Amino acid sequence: MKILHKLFIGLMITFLVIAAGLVLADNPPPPPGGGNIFVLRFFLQGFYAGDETMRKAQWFDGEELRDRFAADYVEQYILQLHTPGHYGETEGENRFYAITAFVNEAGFSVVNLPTEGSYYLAIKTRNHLETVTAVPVNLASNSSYDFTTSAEQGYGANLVKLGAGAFGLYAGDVNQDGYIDGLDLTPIILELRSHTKGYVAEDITGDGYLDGHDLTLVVLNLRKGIERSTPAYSKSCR
Ligand SMILES: [Ca+2]
Ligand SMILES: [Ca+2]
Repeated sequence: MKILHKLFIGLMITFLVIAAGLVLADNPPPPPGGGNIFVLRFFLQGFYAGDETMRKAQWFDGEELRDRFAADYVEQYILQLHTPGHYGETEGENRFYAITAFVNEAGFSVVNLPTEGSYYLAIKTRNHLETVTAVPVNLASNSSYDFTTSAEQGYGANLVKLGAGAFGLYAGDVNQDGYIDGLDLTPIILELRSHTKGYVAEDITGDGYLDGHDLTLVVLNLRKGIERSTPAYSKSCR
């Protein structure tokens, strides 16, 4: 009985370790601490409505078109914090952190970040290109970062000009592989033919419908050969 009991405990520990490992790899933890009420500003090309404002993402409640998010929130996104020299690392003390956040019509997003540490801040959305701060942000001395003022605010100057003094994240990376190409166009065409509507990744403009406007934006960026620009991904990244 004792041997069976030990075997059971051993199996349970193994299972828990594997489970914890899976959680770590698939869902990065939030950053430790907090208290730095940090303000990010960025625009999404697909949602941009001019005059430094964005349209709100839509969805269908039955047949009724409604705002997808409450208040003045435009879209939900993932903010990642990567330690310099360890970009994309998924294990160990330099693994990256991630939190879910919201951006509003004027491009502002308020998040609770640690009060110390230096990180590259990366923005990941449903259908725009992964975009990273030009340099690591020192959280001990900074409480804001603005991606909208020039292309150079993004790593590799990888932001699209949307108007005078307004820059934003490139639209159209539907499959989130870091490239805007034919693989992003195909799902939009397929969903368009199926008359899909609502809050789906293929809706690049966020208006709840799939049409030529969504295709046009992807084609535009595809012709320019747009791809993500990030610090080199860590070798431990899976
Ligand atoms: Ca892609
Ligand atoms: Ca659309």
